[in-house]
Amino acid sequence: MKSNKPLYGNNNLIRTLFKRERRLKLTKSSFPRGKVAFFVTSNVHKFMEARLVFAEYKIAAALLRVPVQELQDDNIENIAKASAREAAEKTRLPVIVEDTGLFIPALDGFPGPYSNYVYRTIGTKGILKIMRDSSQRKAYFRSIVAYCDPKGALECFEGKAEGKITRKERGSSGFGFDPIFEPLSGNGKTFAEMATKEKNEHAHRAKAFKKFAEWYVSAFRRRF
Ligand code: ITT
Repeated sequence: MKSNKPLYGNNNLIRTLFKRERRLKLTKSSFPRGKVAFFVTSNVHKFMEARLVFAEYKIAAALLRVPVQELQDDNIENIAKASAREAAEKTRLPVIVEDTGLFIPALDGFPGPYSNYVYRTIGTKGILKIMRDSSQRKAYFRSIVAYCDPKGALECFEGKAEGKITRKERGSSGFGFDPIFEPLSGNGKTFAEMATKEKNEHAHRAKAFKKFAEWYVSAFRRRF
């Protein structure tokens, strides 16, 4: 995470708004809330999934890379809220942060809030190895989208995808644990065997972002 300049989306519009926002020091009426969303993440795959949802609601999306201290907590909602508060303070923009965990009941919810660390260390192969002798393969992804404005007003939205851990990795799309996660509603395919649009029809993140987008549009758009 190096700079807080927007990288994707309607770049010219977003750059102009970004500059204007700083110049006007965020007067309430200066920012087209409900039409533009700043997603703070280091993960381009997450941004691409969110952007497809935003497009359905005609919301222009920008990816911001802002270094934030990730809170260590057993609850991903607390992690997302703390990161969103810090990012909003640093950028002086209304921002969204999204945090996901993969929860495996047979492992007492592991890796849950530690999914990033576990993915970077033992990875998908490590999870398959730990679960080699387990017939209990249920798992779910839980996603929290946290929105925070520069005055500290917070809103959270949740999405969940139920499914199971496969016996082998399957598919090459997506990222993270996608090759070993088969959603219940996905006709036997793993997330990694789906294109982004299809993954979004079943996935935790798209569900949370849809809730956010509905709220964002109805809360702010009619003012412009
Ligand atoms: P941020 O900068 O937005 O925090 P991140 O990659 O750290 O990006 P999360 O903390 O939300 O994202 O997710 C933790 C890990 O869980 C992530 O690194 C992936 O390995 C995995 N993960 C998250 N969402 C996933 C998804 O939709 N499919 C598969 N794996 C996922």
